[in-house]
Amino acid sequence: MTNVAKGVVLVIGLFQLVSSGSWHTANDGRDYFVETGRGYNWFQAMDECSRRGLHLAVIDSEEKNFGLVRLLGKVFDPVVNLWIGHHDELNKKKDKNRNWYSVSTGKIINFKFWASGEPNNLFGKEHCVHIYKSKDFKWNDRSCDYSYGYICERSTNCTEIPDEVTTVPCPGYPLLY
Ligand SMILES: [Ca+2]
Repeated sequence: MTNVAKGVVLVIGLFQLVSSGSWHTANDGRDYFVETGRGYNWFQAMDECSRRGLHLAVIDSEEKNFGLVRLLGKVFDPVVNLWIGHHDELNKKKDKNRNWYSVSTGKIINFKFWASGEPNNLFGKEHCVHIYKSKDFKWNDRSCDYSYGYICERSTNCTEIPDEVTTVPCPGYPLLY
């Protein structure tokens, strides 16, 4: 490898190390923080969102999905898979109709946008969901330890106007004491 080639590899490597995602707004007005670096298993992705006061994006409606898919189609050319905030509570059954839960609310997500043949729960080990860039941004269940990018969003499980000590304020809202 030439010195120039080594330099290019080094720069690419450094870029991946410092890559820290960016905010994007979908046509429906929803904001998403998207990290396209492929260095995160599902739990790490969840923590990266939490550290920013966010959570992995939960796609629970046709309208929300439409906006996000259009956004991803416009913004991202490279093939990259992105974790979202859906999981099956480690259900080992190879049941395509098993329940999927929101990392934000813990509730069942009724909206579905699975790629063909999914969710197949291969080897009973696919408990986390990612968006498949190469399959029109449809979903696949995958083992949670794969390294992908991720999509975060702001929590909606909060209130804009805290009125008691136990209320969880929305990120960015000044804490009241
Ligand atoms: Ca699968």
